[in-house]
Amino acid sequence: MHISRTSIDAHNETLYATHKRRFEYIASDIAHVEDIISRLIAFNVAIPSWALGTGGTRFGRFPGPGEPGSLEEKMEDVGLLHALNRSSGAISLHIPWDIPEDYTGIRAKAAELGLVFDAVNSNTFQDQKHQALSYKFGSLQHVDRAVRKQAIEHNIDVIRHGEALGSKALTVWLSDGSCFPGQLNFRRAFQHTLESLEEIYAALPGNWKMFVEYKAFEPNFYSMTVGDWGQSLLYTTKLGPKAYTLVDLGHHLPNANIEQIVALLLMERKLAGFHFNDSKYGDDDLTVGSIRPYQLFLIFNELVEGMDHWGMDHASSLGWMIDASHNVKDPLEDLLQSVEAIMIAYAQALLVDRKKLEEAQSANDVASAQEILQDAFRTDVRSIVAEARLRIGGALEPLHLFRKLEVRSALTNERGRFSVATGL
Ligand SMILES: [Mn+2]
Repeated sequence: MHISRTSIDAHNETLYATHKRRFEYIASDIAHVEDIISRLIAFNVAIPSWALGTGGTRFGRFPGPGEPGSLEEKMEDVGLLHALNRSSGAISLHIPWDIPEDYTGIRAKAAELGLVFDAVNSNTFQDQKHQALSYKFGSLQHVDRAVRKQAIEHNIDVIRHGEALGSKALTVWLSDGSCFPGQLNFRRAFQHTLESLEEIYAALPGNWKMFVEYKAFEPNFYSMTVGDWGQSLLYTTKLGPKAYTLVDLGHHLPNANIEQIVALLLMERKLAGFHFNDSKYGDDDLTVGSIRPYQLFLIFNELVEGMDHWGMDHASSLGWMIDASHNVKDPLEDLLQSVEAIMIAYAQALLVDRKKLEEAQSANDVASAQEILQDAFRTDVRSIVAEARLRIGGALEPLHLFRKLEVRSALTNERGRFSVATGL
């Protein structure tokens, strides 16, 4: 399946008059609209290879038709998203679900689709076939040095795969922890984990980063050994300048002030980047912006403020990735919606009048500060995001075009009804 330039142009042509009217109306009110557009054009969100198939829950999985059955097909799916929105030009691989065999072929395919390889992800949260030792009681934290060593070697192996593909970061998410009081000695678990991470860190190529992702609970329900941003920051500070703390929006306790966490991690120059998703209860992995769009905006508001404070490039200084899992929607439709929600929140954050906000903050003018933020959030920026997409060859309405071109049926015809994506 390939989406041609002609079909995108034809789609855009039918919608252009309406788009132009909407865009000009909003643009006439925003003095720096061109700056916003160029920033949106530069901004890309990586797609994780595991989000291209249905994820399932512990109660069951309902695979959809035409799921990508190989790494090459997963790349093709991301290529389709990128062709439609021009903002999904990176893929994040998960080892061992996506072990590349033909590096040259894979790299050539990525180049053909306009994709780069984002952070590579290791997996010591489940046992693989033919694995000598089990991770049932943890991996990098394990009481047995032999298990820790096996997990360290796996992570180093993941770095080698990533290096061969041009990745520049390793993301480590550990399910390590305990389910019952007394099960773990917290200090020893931390120290083992730190020592293990140090060995992996030592194997990082010079220009690589290590992202240490935290999660409050699940699959362990009493303690997690990298349970929150404070614990992650302890590890990454002790590890050194190439280690950063990764924020996954779904990995907090309910009602955590994620925007404040982001601001402080940026203050310390220790923010790695993001795993975007949305949730109502826990790590729900729902579509970005579907439940709490205002929170997403407030996070982007802090990101823009903090990155500008340090003079960081918005598009390239941090890692931007979606981390979600779809059970009822077509994964590709869901990802189009997620990327759109991210671009909208980013555009709204770029609208915030920072000078006025600072004045309001300095004067303790609480009502004005709130007005300034909500004024940006309540602005309908969808046509600005669409304009940015249009200028780089994307579709004005990616989801509509996806349906009109019957992409899923085409993929089903190519791959079959019962092709199941590797992964969870
Ligand atoms: Mn994540």
